[in-house]
Amino acid sequence: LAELSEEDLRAHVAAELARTRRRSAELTDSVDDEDLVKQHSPLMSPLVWDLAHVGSQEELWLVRDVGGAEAIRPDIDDLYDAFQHARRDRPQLPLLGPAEARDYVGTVRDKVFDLLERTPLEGRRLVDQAFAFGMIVQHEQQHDETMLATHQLRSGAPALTAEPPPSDVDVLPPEVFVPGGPFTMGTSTEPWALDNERPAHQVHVDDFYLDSAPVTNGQYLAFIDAGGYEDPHWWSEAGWAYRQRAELQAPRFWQRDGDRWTRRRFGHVEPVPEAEPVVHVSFHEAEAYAAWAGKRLPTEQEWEKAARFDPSTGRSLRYPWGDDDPEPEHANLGQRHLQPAPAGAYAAGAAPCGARQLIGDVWEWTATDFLPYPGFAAFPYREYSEVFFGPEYKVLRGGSFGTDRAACRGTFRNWDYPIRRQIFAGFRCARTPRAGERG
Ligand code: AVJ
Ligand code: FE
Repeated sequence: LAELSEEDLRAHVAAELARTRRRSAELTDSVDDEDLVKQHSPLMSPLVWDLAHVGSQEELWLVRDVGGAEAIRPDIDDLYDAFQHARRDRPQLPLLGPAEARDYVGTVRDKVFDLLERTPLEGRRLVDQAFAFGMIVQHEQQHDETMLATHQLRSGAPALTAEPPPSDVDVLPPEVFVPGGPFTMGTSTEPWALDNERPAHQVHVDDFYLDSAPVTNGQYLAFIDAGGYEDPHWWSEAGWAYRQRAELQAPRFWQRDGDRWTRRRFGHVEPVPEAEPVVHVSFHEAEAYAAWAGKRLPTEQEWEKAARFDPSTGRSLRYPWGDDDPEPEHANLGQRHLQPAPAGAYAAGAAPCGARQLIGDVWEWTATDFLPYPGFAAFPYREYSEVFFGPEYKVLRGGSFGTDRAACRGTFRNWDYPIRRQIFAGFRCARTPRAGERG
């Protein structure tokens, strides 16, 4: 990006905006109006709220703040302010209907394309000047993933279709070893990195082992079969209280069918695929599984070191495979497939340490609370990340099959409550070497 001319950068941003809007359209045009305004789960907004919210943020951040233009719909600011209304209350609001919401986001987008034409992108700070547009692309893609999670929660006939993910896998050693030492975490140079990924800073990480691939349904079934959900020994106090309260017995969307398990996936019911990474588990379930397996969840620092550190140069890469933007052979991203690929896929996306599928397939729970890096500065708004910092949120890394490449990189940090299961989250385990095991 840094090498692009002003015209090429403008064309790149325009193409990303258009590509992203096609995804939002697919997610909202694939169901009827009744489905769009309905609440599919108290955990989620109606799809029509996400659509208009995307337009509202774009109006606030680009049309008004960057463009200095007059408000288009000042009357609806409050309706689409995520801090004003909890998701469960949004269906009761006087929201724009489907046709109005589509008109509104189209009107905003026309003004944004005009603004992009008029905004000077010049000199060495060209990417900085385009940042607000890149942030809006990421914001819309994040809501597209949220809408995809709403699709997974909806009942009725399937609305979305996609090819199955690649099934060619390699048999890997179960774990990789990552030698201790310093590495550079976070970034000060990644053009579209959000405030919470900044700045780059040195971190020391001790020796550790990391699972080569995310924990699979087959592995997770062994935990269930061993009575993992019945034994408080494996669970934290908060985790066990949640397991009891929510009567957890298996990942969300799994159902017992005689002596086997099935799962519901975007309207299809199918046997649980054992080779596929487990998805729709909470942090608490991930932590309990890890304890049962004699391991633990990786810290966020360990995860990023495994994903980015290249021992041959001592540098941190943008992605596990290097500095090139994600291509389909690297990772399962972007809703090209509606499920994770089997563990051991994506040889071309392997990290220098040998771990696979760190990017794409499933978000990975880490052991770490969502906190600012040393030197953090909120940008452009405190509301993007700063107001969420603290022990109530856990960090997730790596992105899922539903995450777009524009909203995912080696430094990207996601966060959620440790009880959340509707997001496309799985995990892998880590462990500290036993005395004398290696060094
Ligand atoms: C980064 C995924 C936690 O969806 O709540 C969307 C992103 N921020 N609108 C979320 C976000 C404002 C955020 N996550
Ligand atoms: Fe938002």
